[in-house]
Amino acid sequence: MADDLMKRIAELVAEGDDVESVKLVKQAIADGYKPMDVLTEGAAKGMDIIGEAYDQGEAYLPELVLSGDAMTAVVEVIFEELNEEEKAANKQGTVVIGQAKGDVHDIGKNIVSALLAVNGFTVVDLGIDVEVKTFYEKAKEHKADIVGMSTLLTTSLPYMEDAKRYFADTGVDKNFFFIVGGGPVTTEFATELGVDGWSRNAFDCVELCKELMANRKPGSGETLIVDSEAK
Ligand code: B12
Repeated sequence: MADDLMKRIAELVAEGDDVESVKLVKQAIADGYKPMDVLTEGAAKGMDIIGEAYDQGEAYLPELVLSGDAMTAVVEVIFEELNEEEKAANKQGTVVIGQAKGDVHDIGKNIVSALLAVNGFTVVDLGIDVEVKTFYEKAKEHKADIVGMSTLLTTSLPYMEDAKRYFADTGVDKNFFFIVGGGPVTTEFATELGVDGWSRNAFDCVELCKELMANRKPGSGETLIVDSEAK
């Protein structure tokens, strides 16, 4: 059954079995599943399973590492499978993206980067544990239209505040849109900070970036929220 296959992929990712999860993901795609559905309905759910187990004290850091590695392997396969049509979208603008200082989680950011890239954005991915000043320098160097900062750690949220202030103090906040996202980054946090945008997930982020580029001005203080899960 379709749901069983997605459930099994989620379990394998949660168990950190990269070999079997990649095998099953390839099989699902060969059977006609859309690669992005396999990602969201299968593999990404595995991250929730292991995250919850970790929360409950039923899983520990080594298990998190293995699941993270399995998810990374699966994400790679899924993005290789996206068809040429999806990859050949028109050029939309340049996004400089990175994980906030102190944070080494990169699976979500990598999905956002990959999805923006297949939707026609030029993506400059700065990686993990990125200093605020590096966002600033790279944004200038690449003439970014959008700067995206991601974090999954509550302890790294202050770096988003630092960045917002730094961009405003140096005046570059009028040169590019500043968007934020990741687990602990709530809409309230984003709105109070007055960043240009926030989105729930990678799909929403594509919409967010397109809408900003089409209809907004950077540094207005108004936060555009794109949340496909909002009721
Ligand atoms: C895998 C994982 C790890 C792996 C990461 C591997 C890797 N390469 O990324 C490893 C083992 C390294 C790890 C380490 C740690 N982890 Co960890 N980890 C996770 C886990 C299970 C999954 C994260 C994930 O990949 N989710 C799946 C992706 C697809 O979702 P996402 O990142 O949220 O991204 C989506 C959206 O948020 C959005 N988005 C993301 N970025 C952006 C950016 C922009 C601009 C926009 C618009 C949108 C957007 O789009 C994405 C795609 O749809 C989570 C639990 C969970 N369920 O989230 C804990 C979790 C994030 N980890 C946690 C913790 C505490 C840690 C450690 C501190 C543990 C420790 N004691 O050492 C360390 C931190 C190390 C560090 N300095 O960063 C906590 C964080 C709590 C908090 N709020 O602060 C969590 C929530 C677990 C828990 N329940 O306690 N972890």
